[in-house]
Amino acid sequence: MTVARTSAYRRIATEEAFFTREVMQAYRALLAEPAFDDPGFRRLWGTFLSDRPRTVKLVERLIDLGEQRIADMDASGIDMQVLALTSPGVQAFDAPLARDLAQASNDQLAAAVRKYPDRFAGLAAIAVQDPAAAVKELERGVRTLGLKGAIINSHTRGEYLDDAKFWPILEAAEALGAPIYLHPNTPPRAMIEPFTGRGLDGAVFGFAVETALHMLRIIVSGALDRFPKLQFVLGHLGEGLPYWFFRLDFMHGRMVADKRFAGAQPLARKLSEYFTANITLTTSGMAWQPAIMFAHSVVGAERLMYAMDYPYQYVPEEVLVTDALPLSAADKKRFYQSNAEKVFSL
Ligand code: 1DF
Ligand code: MN
Repeated sequence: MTVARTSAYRRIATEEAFFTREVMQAYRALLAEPAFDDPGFRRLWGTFLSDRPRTVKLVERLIDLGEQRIADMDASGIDMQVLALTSPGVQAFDAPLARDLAQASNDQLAAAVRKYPDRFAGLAAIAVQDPAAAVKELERGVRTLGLKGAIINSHTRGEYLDDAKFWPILEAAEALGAPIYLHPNTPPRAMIEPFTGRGLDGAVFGFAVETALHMLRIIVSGALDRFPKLQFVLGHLGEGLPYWFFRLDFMHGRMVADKRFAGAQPLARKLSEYFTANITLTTSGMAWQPAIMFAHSVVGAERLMYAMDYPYQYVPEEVLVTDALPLSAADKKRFYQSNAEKVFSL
């Protein structure tokens, strides 16, 4: 089945993955290193880089930044993909390799965007493990290559962006007006063990637990008071967090008032208010009307965008679900098009 594009709105899909041959080879090299001890990476990429027919096809789709991808977009009614280096991107590597691969993949991404400017936009990969280099590459990506923000695939070898050593990256993103897409990664070694016995570490659930925790760490740290214009994008309908707003506000307020933890100081806003000031949600992988309408009702029409999560969740008829959402014509256009244009300066 295929779905046509529509003149009512441009469907911009905002969490769409690719990788380069060089990154794929570097993943293979990591998997071959006996001392490499990230079980989440091994379980995810050990599977995707195996010779199972489904994953071979997936890898083909990840690498293609041309005809096959455009054909899939045409078949699924997608006008534009906002592309990002797939998780964990360069964050799995030692800093020197991460820096080199970030530059090379950003160059290739920018070339694809130049070739298909009305179909692709891109986010810059950055070597978070070297904050100074990450700042430089983000500046180059946005100013020179025309990329629209940064992809950060959640933790970097078990470290989180609320650590002040990473704040130069947040400062640079705010100064550039460039959003950070905080995309999932598998839980780090210190967190993963209870997930693995039942296969719950990946996209099924572990991704969301880990990424939601990361977003909360950033908020609770006060980083968004320090960088109040900084914008984050959070997929999978906010990784479950909107459902928790009431209790998060209640319990966070109480623990701060009671001065229970040195790491949880008073914030300028209620915790949930950062979701209308600094965060835009996407529907990646969550094409389900009740959950989308709930998120819409609590964050508002300006803070919710469409995403498919191609090629991981490539469902050609998926947009029929989002086309049928009980939203006004104006809100539907915000959802598919205008919010993405605004957040990513498209
Ligand atoms: C999967 C899902 C893999 C998502 C991803 O990147 C990813 C998956 C490695 O199905 O294992 O981006 N996702 O965002 O849901
Ligand atoms: Mn994704």
